[in-house]
Amino acid sequence: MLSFKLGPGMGKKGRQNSRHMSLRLIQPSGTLVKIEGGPMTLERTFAIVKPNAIKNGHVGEIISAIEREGFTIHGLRMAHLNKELIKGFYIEHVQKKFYPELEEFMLEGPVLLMVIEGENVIARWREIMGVTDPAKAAPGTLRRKFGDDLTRNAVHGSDAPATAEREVHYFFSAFDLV
Ligand code: IDP
Ligand code: MG
Repeated sequence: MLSFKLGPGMGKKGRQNSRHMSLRLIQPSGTLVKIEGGPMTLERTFAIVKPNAIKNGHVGEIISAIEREGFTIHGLRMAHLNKELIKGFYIEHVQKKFYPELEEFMLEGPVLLMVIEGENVIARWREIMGVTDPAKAAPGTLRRKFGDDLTRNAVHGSDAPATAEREVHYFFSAFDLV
């Protein structure tokens, strides 16, 4: 793993003022490695616009929500997933009762796969999406606006840094990421 140290003359004071000069180190694999820049935590997360949101024409509004937050898009592709890809992606849910319904839904049509970058983007994207069940999601969230029910909840977002890392590289190669 690459690392970076502040040089002489860039002690505590410099660090406090370094919000405007954050350093981004991206490994050849596309992984975001280390940021120096005070309180900033620049992260990447993995997002999906699910088949119902594509079918209902909400791609533009969802991308607008991403841009409105100041997040940037570093990977973007359409895909019509198959059973194997869905099973591997939702590996933690395969044994659950709801899995067959989830698989059937994700097979219904194309999805939009995205890698999004921003400050604390992993938690913030989940806030913008709202909780899993659209009926319980806060007003104004994407799932509340565009979700149909617990399964057909319009969007996906990684739930933690390790999950984001796995999910980004599950669908994107280093060459696909900018
Ligand atoms: P998350 O997407 O909010 O992280 P997870 O628990 O990881 O929620 O579930 C993955 C996906 O599986 C959900 O987004 C939803 O599409 C579906 N799902 C989750 N729980 C249920 C359920 O109890 N019934 C039906 N579908 C579910
Ligand atoms: Mg999840």
